[in-house]
Amino acid sequence: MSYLPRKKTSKILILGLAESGKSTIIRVVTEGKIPSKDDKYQATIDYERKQKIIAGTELTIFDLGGQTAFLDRFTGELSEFIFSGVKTLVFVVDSIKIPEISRAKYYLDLSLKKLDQFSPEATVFIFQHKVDLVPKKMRQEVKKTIADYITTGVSRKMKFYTTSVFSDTIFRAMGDVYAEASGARKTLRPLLETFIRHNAADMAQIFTREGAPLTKMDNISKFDHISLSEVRSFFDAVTQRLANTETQKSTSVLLESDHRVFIIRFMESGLALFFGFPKERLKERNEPIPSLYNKVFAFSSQLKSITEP
Ligand SMILES: Nc1nc2c(ncn2[C@@H]2O[C@H](COP(=O)(O)OP(=O)(O)OP(=O)(O)O)[C@@H](O)[C@H]2O)c(=O)[nH]1
Ligand SMILES: [Mg+2]
Repeated sequence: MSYLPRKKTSKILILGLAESGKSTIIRVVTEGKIPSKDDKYQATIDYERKQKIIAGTELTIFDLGGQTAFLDRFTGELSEFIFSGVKTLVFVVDSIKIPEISRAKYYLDLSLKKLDQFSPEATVFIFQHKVDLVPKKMRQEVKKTIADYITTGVSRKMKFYTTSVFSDTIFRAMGDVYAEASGARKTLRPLLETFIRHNAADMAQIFTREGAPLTKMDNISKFDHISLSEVRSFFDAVTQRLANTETQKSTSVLLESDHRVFIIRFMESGLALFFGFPKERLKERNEPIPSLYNKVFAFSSQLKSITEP
């Protein structure tokens, strides 16, 4: 009898009214493509499935068409198929289509009822999306109004994010979704903490290749001198370089700022490791650059042994 290790899989649903931005979100975070502001909207017919492997878990993302006829079918005759085995539900609400919000709430409540029935353990994320369209001064108020309305009568815990595909917010939010759905947060975070504790690094993060961070950064890293969008432009540059070479194997890239040395390592699995080392500390410890490469390489092997059975 042959032994086949069971592949870890996880199902994510992305749900919301038509044109709220679901397919765009998926395109941005899985392909790294930011749309132009005048891109034409193309409705999703029925639903589309997208596969993504994160830290050894195969995620299946269901992008559910938001037109009424589809929503009625998903929450009606297809509900057992759609809502069974769900790990994470993302519900997308448009920030400025306030007249539609009661319809959004209707389908959210219906979906939560189906989730209680078929996947009671699932985690629910609410994305208050297209926040770029809300004037800055009004953002706090709009957020409160929508959050209050959406959570009325809901006893289940929901994670609330304000997002836009034109800023880092969508990468942070989807990074959390990936981490939750793949179970990666529990494994990755302690690894990063140990790395920081034992090395001269003060920045550490694991990203998807497109730049979605998989652990909460605030407590681990001092991302004070560098923004996530700068990290992402590093990624883009490196990805570009990789695309021009023959081999798509793992690569490490070194970058320097005035005060830090950064190493980014792309793993074959589609994850990217990001570490920052303060130059001052390297000097104190008399630590040469090649030794940093070795440490990052060791980390990546450790990660590989944990996430790739
Ligand atoms: N301003 C702004 N526009 C966005 C944002 N995200 C998506 N859009 C736009 O909103 C429109 C909605 O597009 P889709 O992503 O196809 O909407 P959908 O939710 O998949 O719609 P259905 O498939 O019909 O359910 C597109 O024109 C996008 O370019 C955002 O963060 N800000
Ligand atoms: Mg769509």
